Amino acid sequence: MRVRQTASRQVTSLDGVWNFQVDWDNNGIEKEWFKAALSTPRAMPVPGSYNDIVTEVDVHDHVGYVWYQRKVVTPKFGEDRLILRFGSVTHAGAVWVNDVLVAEHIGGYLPFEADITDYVKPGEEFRLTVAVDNRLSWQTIPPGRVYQDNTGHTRQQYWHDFYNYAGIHRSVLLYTRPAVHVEDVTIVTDIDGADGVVKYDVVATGAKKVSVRVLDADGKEVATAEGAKGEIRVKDAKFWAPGHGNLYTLEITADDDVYPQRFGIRTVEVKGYEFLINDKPFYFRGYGRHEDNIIRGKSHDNVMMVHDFEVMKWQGANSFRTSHYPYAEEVMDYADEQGFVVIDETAAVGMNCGLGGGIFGEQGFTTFSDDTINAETQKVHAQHIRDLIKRDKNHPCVVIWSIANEPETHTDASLKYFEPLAQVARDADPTRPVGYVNVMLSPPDKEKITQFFDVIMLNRYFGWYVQTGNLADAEKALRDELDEWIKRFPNKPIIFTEYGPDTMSGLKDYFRRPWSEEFQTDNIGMFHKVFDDYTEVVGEQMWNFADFQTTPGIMRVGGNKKGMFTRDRLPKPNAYVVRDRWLKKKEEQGS
Ligand code: E9O
Repeated sequence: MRVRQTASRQVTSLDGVWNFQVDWDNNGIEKEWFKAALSTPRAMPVPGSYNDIVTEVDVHDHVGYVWYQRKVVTPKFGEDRLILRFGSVTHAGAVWVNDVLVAEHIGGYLPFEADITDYVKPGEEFRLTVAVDNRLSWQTIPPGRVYQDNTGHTRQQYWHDFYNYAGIHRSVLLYTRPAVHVEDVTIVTDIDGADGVVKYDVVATGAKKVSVRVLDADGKEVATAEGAKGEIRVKDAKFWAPGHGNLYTLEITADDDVYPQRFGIRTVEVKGYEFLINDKPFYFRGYGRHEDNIIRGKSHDNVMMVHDFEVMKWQGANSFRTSHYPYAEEVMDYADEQGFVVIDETAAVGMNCGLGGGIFGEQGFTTFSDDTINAETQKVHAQHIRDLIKRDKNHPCVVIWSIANEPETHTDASLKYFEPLAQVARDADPTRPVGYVNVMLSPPDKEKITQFFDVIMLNRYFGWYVQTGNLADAEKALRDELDEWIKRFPNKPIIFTEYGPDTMSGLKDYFRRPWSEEFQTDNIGMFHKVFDDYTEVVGEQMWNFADFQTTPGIMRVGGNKKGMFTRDRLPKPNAYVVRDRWLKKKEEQGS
C-alpha cells in the first residue's frame, strides 16, 4: 500500500544525497561491503538514475552492481513496527541495516518493504546499504542477456528500445505502523442512478474491530460502515470520469491503525466495439510515454511530472499508457486527481527476439523456447502481473491492464505462454478489461492470442518501418490490416497504442521526407484520417509523448526521436496540428 502519514503512521523521507560506489568486480557482496562505510564513496542523489549524473563512460555503462549507502537516525517507534520502503530499485536490490540483510527484491519498477524493527533501537544511528544490480536475464521482466565482448568487457543486451537506466529510482521512506494494521484493501465501485455503490474488502490480520468512513473531497463524512467487508451507498455521488478527477477517501480504522485509501466512483466496460466509462463511450487521445528525462533518467521527479501533465492537457490529451513498465505511484495518484485515463502496463517488454537488438534482428529466432523465455519466466511474469494489480487496483484512472508490449505472439509456444497469463490478470482483477500490445510481426492472420483479451491494442508503423516515406501505400496497408482485424476478431474495440515516425526537431524539408518535421505531420495525419473512418477504433495514443534515450543504434540519433515533443518537452510542429484535432475531439466528446 502507498505510504501515508496518519495519526498512527509517522513517515520519514530518506531521499537526499547518498554515498555511492561502483562494484567494478561485482563481488561486493562476497567482500561484505555492507559491513562498513563504502571505501571510496562519491555523491549520488536518491531518487535518481546514476547513469547520466556522472561523466565517466565506465560508470554510465557499468553492468552489474552499484552500491548506495547512508546513515539514518532511528525515530521513536514505541510498540509499533518500523518499515523501510523503496518505491523502486532497478532492477534488483539487496538492502542491509548495519550487517543484517533485510530485503532482497527483483523487478525494477515495483515497490518493496522491509520490517527493520528488530534490528534497530530508537535514537540510535544505523548504516543503510543498498546493492543495486542492473542486470537482466531470460528469467527477469523485462528480459536481457549479459555477455563478454571480444575485448573481455562485460556488456548487456536487451530487446527493448529504451535505455536501461538504473539506480534507486523512487523515494525511500521509513515509517512506523502498528503491529495490527491495515495490510490491504480492495475497493470496487458501481453506479446506481445518482448514487455510488462502494464495495470494500479490508485485510487487517488480527484486528478486533474494523470500521470505515467515506470522506468526500472536502474531508466531509458521507457514509460509514462497520466490519472488514461491506457495501456502502454514497448518495448523489460525484463520479470520477475522464477530465474529472473526483475522488473520495475510505478512511479505514483497524484497532489502533488508521489508513486513508483514496478511490473514485466509476465503471469500466467493453461492449461490442465500445469502450465505456460510466456507461459513456470513451475515445482515448494521448500517447505512450516513458519515465525519461534529461540527467534524471528514470528517476521520479515531481517537477517533471506536473509539467508533463500540463503539456498533455495543453494538447487536449485525455489518456496515456505507462509504456513499458509500472510508473511511480505519485504518477498514478496524480492521474487520478487530474482525471487522466491510464492503460497500466507491466514491464514485460522486449520479449521478441524477432525485433533483435535494434529493430530488425535475429529474425526466425523463437523467443519462447527452453533456452530463452520459459516456464520460469512465465512464473516471474505472473507474479509481476499480480504485484502490479495489487499496487494499482484502487486507482480509478486505470481502465486496462496491459500484460505485455510487443511480445512474440505468432507461435504455438507464445500461445501456451500467454493464455494462463491473461487468466492471472483476470483472477487478480475481474473488474477491468485486460489486453496486450501487438507488434507488426504478428498481424491478424498470424496472431494467436487475441481471443484471450478484451481489447486489441496495436503498434503500427506504416510509412516508417515499412513503406518508408510512401504514405499512399502505407494508408492502403493500414486499412487492409484494420479490415482483417475486424474480420478475424470482431467485437473487440481497437486502440492504436503506437504510431508515428522518428522526427528530428528542426529538420525542415520541402519534400516532406522521413525524419523531417513535415513528415511527422503527414504520417500522423494519415493515421488519423484512417482512424476517423473506423468506428471500431476507439483510441489513438501516438508514440511517443517525448523523445527519449535508447541504446545506441543505426536508427537512433541521440535516442528515439518519435516524440510529439522534444526530450526537453518543446513542441515539434506536428504537436500544434494534433492539438487542434484533439481539442476539437474533446469538445465533441465532452472529455
Ligand atoms: C516499442 C517501442 O518501445 N515499439 C517500437 C518502438 C520504436 O520506435 C519502440 O520505441 O522502434 C516499434 C517496433 C516496430 C516494429 C516494426 C517491425 C516491422 C516489420 C514488418
